[in-house]
Amino acid sequence: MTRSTRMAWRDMTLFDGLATLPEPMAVIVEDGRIAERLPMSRFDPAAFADCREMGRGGVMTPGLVDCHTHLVFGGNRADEFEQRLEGVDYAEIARRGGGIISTVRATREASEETLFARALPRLQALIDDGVTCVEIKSGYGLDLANELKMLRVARRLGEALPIRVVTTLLAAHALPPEFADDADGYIDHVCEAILPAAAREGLADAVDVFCETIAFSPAQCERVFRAARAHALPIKAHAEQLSNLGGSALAARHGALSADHIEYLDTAGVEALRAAGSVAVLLPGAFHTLRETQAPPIDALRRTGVPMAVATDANPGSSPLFMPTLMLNLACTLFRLTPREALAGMTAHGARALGRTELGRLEVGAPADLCVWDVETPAELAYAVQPGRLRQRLFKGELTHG
Ligand code: DI6
Ligand code: FE
Repeated sequence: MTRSTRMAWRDMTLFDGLATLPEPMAVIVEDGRIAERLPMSRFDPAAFADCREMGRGGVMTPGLVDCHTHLVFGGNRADEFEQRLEGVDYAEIARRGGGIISTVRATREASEETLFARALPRLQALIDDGVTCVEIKSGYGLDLANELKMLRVARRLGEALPIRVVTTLLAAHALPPEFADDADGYIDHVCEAILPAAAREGLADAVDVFCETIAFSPAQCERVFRAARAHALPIKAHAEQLSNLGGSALAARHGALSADHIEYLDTAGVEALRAAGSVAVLLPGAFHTLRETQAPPIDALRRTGVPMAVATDANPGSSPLFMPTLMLNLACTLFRLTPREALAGMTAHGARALGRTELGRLEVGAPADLCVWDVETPAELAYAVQPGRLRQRLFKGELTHG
């Protein structure tokens, strides 16, 4: 049996997913995994003479993890962007039958092929900005056939491009027109038909809900959580985005992987996340796009020790932003995260929000999903918004960039 060639990087500034190591490091990759990482002061070139030289200097990070996206959708919502600039707010547009429901119409009309073709360049943009693991939600189908169609597209994207795709069923995203005035009836349909089918076909890795006055009540979300657990699927929630209904605490009580958005999260919610070990997912792109003024309770989350992830929320309405490294910047400028916290949010903590704790860390034995950047310090990735800094990207030990 031939041994696969070892790859070696020298003199790297290594951000391992949680912190930057104090000394320049050598990193060895073999058989798709991190085989060794050692300080240059202990690096003996003779011991690694057989390695393929991959480069010297620069910053190495885990591949970025974008743990919250809605990348598969039909149409676009540039018209609503203009309406909002004229003063109509996001919730009002939703009440008038626009918002999420307008994307539902376009997504239902689109064929699986069209949805796939439209999502491909969006996903490629994430890959080109360093993402190696992405979560993709359904939620613009809102009926059995169209929710499954979206999830199949998400799965196919992960087969077509060098990236790990984690899928999430978000059938409880908005009330579809067929169930007007019967939200409970729709939740029955989600729990009895859509969720079981997605589980049976292996199309969903998790289940999400939108707990909000313009979407579903805590009681309705709780029914979805119970159904998810009955099918052994982990849960998460869009919660406290526009108001405080206690959705995060509810999700936490059901063992949620994460509560996402959380601008209106209160102290009890923070404590509930801590007690459950749930991740707080910060989505500065939606905050920015909706010109929200209330920031998530960062100090309380930090003080309490709740892990904070950062994601794009890439979607056609509230966050048409397909650039993960921009989110590092926005998380710092808008939410006052430190660059280290932002980067951990898109690596180790992002992975944890997906229940994939083997990812987002550059530890010995971890999968070799990693990026090498043409910068001198990890903080520069958050400080400047500048495409083109990705020097190399390794996915499952294979070089895809550089
Ligand atoms: N909150 C969001 O920001 C996304 N979904 C949600 O519940 C946006 C969905 C959209 O506006 O299309
Ligand atoms: Fe979202």
